[in-house]
Amino acid sequence: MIDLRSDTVTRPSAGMREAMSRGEVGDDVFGEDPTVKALQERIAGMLGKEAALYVPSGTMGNQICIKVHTQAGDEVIAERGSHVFNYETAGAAFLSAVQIHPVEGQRGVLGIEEVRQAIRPKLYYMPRSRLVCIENTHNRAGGTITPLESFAALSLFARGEGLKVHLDGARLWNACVATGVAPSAYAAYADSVSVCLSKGLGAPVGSVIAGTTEFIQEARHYRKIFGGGMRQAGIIAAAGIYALDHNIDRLREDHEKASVFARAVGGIPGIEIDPLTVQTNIIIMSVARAGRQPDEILAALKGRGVLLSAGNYMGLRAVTHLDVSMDEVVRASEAFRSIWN
Ligand code: TLP
Repeated sequence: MIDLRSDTVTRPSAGMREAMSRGEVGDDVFGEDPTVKALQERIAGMLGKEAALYVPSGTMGNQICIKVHTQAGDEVIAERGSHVFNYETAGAAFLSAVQIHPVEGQRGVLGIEEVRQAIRPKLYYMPRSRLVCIENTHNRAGGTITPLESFAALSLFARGEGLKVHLDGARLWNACVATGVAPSAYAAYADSVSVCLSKGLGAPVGSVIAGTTEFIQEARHYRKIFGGGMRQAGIIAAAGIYALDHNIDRLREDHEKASVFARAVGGIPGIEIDPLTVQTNIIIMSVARAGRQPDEILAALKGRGVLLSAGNYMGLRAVTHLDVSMDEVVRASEAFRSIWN
């Protein structure tokens, strides 16, 4: 099977498994796991933040950050297609008793004007606008990048309005490799950042959140409440360190594969891909004019040995990653075309 459902399907390589087997461990709930500490320090450094905290998933990372930034009854502004709004099972409402205020972006990029209009007047009967979440790259928009200038301008505006800024950087690495911008340059404009090791970087599990020392102290408290306090986690943190050492620069290969796939599949009559969205490793396509339902296409592809996932309404998503070769990506696009032959 050529599995293009997500970059989350990547499996630890032999080298990564070896690094894991050598990972030193301790009890991380007691703050005693040397490998977890090394990973946290490494990522805090890369993001230019005072401290960082290893968490089991990107979802938990985002949810802990929302929890620390907000009070019950607050409002969080996020792009309409964002992960925190669509794919975290209403976690912000469930865990933090806050409401998400969705705002339409341009190919996933939030504009200052739209955010300005979403900020509530300070009236006692209104929710309190507290936080803006920016997703970079933006998954559902097709792995699109918020350019540093737009990110900085939006963040300065939001902070000027008294809001905090959270960066859902599950795929920040992809944005950085594609643009040459350092992760710390983006992170400088965010009060908290969540980055994932388990997507394009190929670790089996794990994300890291970063912020001030005080923020991370609070975050550690909520990580425990949310059930994310792990014990001898060094064994998986070692995979994260290996991923940082070996798998960041190679993300550019995933971006090349995505652009090859998008060009091939975008040429199939009835399949629409906005080429401007193909900036990193995600391809979102509309099949509204393909004459078949998305489910039928997914089933036909599966019969030909290719897995894709459902995207937006009448949409499909393909994600390239380190466990699919360029050759497999080309074969997947040919299988796609063969459905209409
Ligand atoms: N995204 C997954 C699915 O949940 C959609 C995927 O296959 O792409 N932020 C962003 C931008 C994400 O794309 C994801 C995962 C997360 C957060 C959550 O990470 P995990 O899966 O580790 O909880």
